[in-house]
Amino acid sequence: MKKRITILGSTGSIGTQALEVLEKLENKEDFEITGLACKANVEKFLSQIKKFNPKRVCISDINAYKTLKNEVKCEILFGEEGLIELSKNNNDILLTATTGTISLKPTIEAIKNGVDIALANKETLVTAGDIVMNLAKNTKSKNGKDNVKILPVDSEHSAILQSSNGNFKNIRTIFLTASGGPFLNKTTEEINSAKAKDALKHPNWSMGKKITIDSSTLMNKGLEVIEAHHLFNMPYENIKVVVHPESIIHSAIETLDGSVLAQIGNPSMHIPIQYAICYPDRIKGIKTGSFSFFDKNLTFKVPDFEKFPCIKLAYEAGKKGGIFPCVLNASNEIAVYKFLKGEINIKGIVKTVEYALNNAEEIKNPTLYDIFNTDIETRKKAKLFKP
Ligand code: MN3
Repeated sequence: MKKRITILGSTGSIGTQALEVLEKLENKEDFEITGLACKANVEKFLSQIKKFNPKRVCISDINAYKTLKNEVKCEILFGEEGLIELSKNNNDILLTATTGTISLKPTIEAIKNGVDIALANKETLVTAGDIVMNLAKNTKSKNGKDNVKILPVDSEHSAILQSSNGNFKNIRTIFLTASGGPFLNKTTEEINSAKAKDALKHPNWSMGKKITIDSSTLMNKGLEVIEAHHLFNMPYENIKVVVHPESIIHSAIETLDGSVLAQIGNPSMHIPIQYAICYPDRIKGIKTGSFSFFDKNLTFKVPDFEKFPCIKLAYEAGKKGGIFPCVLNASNEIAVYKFLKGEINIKGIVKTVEYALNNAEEIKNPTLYDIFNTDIETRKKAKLFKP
């Protein structure tokens, strides 16, 4: 039986690399790409459809949909309804590689249908971690005796999964490594006068624009702390951030008996993507270049919460729980887009998120409806806010 895969966000950075991984897998005939979805990049999407021959595809832009109708023979779905349909049926594993909250409902519907999730979308757990993890824990996976698995594609969380061998009960401390981003050695004044083009120069990883800005403010690491809290059921006090500019140690755990286990290697998203897709197997795949212990000196720093207040805000929102991580995420996203357009500076991002958190109405155990509602309301307020 082939393992059927659907990819949401196939034309993005992770989606593209996932297709590269699948193409190069030694046992690639054991996998079948049954569904692909993208937002609007018709040209790239078309070449992917022709190459990988999925049964069904989904697109969110109406003009792109019309173009696609004339070009391909497979079933074409449209919009959110289409995304849900694509995600919940005819697949065993769903790779969620979209940005924002667009894949939250499709992910939940997929879990309800016993589909394992390869999670490359941070917002899913940041905004609805309790709902998603509880649902997965209580739903039988389609393929096998276990419950639905949420397999992280984020490199740090993949490192923790790999180091722990999936046995999270043995973890005492999580050490989440952070490159520190392009502003690591800049002063606060320099950071606040930086333009989008400065923040987009990430030293080690090539990623989408939103996440690259988040890496420069360390909000990305903050969101990852919340993600780790949910994935590994770990209290915030036991999640520590370690700045490690070389990005060779992808993260580490300390076990109950005091052992420290880390996953290390050259920075590459291919490995975490492949590990999630093939979990728990180790398969010969795409060439990542051999590792050498002698290329770089490894260094470590304590994160500077004063210089990078976003990470502090994320810890606070995570600890408060309830609706606060959703507010953190939505306000940050709006602020990052304003920054990319040159409307505000980095300090403006911090102020926007602070303002949103301070003015949020507390909801203890938010439903999915509360989450979507708060997401929309927070975005509206954040758009109007002038830092
Ligand atoms: Mn990461």
